Amino acid sequence: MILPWQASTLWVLAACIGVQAVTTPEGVRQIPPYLDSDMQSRYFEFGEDTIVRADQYIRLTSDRQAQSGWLFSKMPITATNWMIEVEFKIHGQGHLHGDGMAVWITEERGKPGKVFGSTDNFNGLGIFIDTYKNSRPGVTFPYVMAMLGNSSVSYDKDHDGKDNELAGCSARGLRSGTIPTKIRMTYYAEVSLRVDLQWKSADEWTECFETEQIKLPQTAYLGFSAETGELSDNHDIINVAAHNLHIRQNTGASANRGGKPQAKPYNPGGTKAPGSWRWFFLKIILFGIVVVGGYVGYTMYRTSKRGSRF
Ligand SMILES: [Ca+2]
Repeated sequence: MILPWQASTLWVLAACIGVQAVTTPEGVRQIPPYLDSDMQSRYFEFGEDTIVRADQYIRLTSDRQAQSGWLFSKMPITATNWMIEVEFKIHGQGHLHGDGMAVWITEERGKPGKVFGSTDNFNGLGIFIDTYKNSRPGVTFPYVMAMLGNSSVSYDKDHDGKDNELAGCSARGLRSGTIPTKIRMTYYAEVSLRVDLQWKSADEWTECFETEQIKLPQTAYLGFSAETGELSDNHDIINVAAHNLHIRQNTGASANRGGKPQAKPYNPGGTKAPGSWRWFFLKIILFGIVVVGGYVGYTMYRTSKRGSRF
């Protein structure tokens, strides 16, 4: 059981999920595939039917009926804004295939279930790469869609998630592509989520969707899962690369909500905020001078009046 993370991938992934990869010996990081001494991954856990083939792939399901597998990060994503790029491969024998796989950013981790091999009623984001049309007339498959779960909504499997859909797109030819197929998710906390796909040709990204005002759980794990039923496919994860993103500076103040402390609100006007604080304190001092001056004046007035009486 060996994980195939490449050295660079490991480093950026670790940077994203908060692992102290910098303490990993340089020599180890430079040897792809990365091997733990105990033949496990420091960063991920996997379960059910998932198998790991040294230096080639993590196979969530094999091309057999009734398979189900998952792979989840051990630690939550610590980045506020991030980009995660995943290379995957869905392929198998025969003419009919299913059911598909999912990418997860959820509070739950490693819980098998009926939503592409992972738990239903999840809290967070699920992006489904659905390769088998159960019932969605007029929609071309494979179909990629996002669902935002709040722990109480169930995935509408019979209709391929139609009632749960946040956004989605058709991706004919995504399955069994001739070039490395990839999905890229770009998230700015509470601002936007964008999903791009690559399957038509190398380095040609196709936007699947971009949606606004997305808020994901504060503690969320990165995961993958897949399942087969009567129909089957191999669902393989080939590579994962994750990056911290700095806050966008050109999209106005609204684009900065949820930013880290150093990601100050966009302020093209410069130093208005400190200036207004100085003026505030100056007003307090002036007020104090007026009050003290008034009291002293009043006391002197009373003293002089008393003195004139005697
Ligand atoms: Ca389906």
